[in-house]
Amino acid sequence: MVDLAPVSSRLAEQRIELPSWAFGNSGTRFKVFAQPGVPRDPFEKIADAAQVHALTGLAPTVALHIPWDRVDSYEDLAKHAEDHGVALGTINSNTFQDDDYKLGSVTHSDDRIRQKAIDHHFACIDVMDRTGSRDLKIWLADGTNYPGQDDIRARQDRLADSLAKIYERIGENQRLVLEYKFFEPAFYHMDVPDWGTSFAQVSALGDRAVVCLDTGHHAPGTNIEFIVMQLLRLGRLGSFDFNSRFYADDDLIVGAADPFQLFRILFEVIRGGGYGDDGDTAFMLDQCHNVEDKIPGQIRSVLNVQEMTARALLVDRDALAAAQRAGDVLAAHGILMDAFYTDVRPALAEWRAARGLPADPMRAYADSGYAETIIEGRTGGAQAGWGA
Ligand code: PSV
Ligand code: MN
Repeated sequence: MVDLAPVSSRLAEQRIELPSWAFGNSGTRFKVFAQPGVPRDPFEKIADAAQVHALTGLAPTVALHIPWDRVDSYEDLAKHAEDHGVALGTINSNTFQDDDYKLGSVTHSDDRIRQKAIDHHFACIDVMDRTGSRDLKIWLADGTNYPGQDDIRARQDRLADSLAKIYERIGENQRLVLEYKFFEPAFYHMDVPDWGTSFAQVSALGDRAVVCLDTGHHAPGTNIEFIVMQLLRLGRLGSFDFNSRFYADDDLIVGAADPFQLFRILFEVIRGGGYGDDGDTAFMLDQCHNVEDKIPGQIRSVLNVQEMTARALLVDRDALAAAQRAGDVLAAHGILMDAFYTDVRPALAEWRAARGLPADPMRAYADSGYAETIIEGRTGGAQAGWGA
């Protein structure tokens, strides 16, 4: 069994934020399959997320999506989270489910609609002030479907103007995080399609504006770890939305499609100073569980990130640097692959047990009776889902 002692304290620095929407019903545009026991409100979503943290020690915060997680009192929700051993994290804005936004939100040519979208972000910042959240994450569905549909340059200027107004409201200890996505729902162009556009837009705002890299939001074959390296080098890698992409933006369990890609990404995060206590890069999941159970789906996800983090921490960086300096291509590659092929699972089970956590969190959840309790108890009311 591999010895994790040299990286043990680094592993303890890992924090992965869970998305509240992973616990609600979800699906595709073809069908949303309801699951028994699914939360009916944000309070129940937090309770479910807290299970993941209790069994893994990896997921101390939960991201909210507004308006999906709108409640009367965010102070009460924050207190509820605290009572369950977790805290509220990133606030995600949502300007993609209102008829007004058909042709755009913060990029819209109509001043009224643009102001409405800006006001929504102001409301999100108000929520952050009440929950103590640091990050406002903005993902925009804005774009066009047809060449000539709109002036793509003017949209970029309106985007800059709207973001500047939102940024002005961001508090001293808060950050604006701009996510990019190369297609969908707009197909001719997206207003924030790539890291370069996000970087250009946030750089114009100030130091507290950074980029969110959603691993699912790239074309097939994209070298995502290169983007990770570059954004860290530029000091703008604010956060990750982790998930797996088989074909398009599937939002499936992180590490499921391509564990080696996850390893390569995490290696660059560690190499670039973005990991753990040294770094300012937030790790989040942006996933839904459409056909599998949601809580174990999230447990599996954070364990996948932990396993690849352990492997990336095990890379012998001194030996790697020496091989690189010597121009020994195959030795350098071999050093990286040795770490990737190391099975860290038994050692991580021991690492967890030594910290009072279950050695096997998946089994512990199955044995806990929590699933049966929520299936029995959560009857009546409407289950939470994607609806605004
Ligand atoms: C968009 O595809 C996205 O990745 C954004 O992060 C949203 O906030 C999230 O999905 C949920 O719709
Ligand atoms: Mn995302």
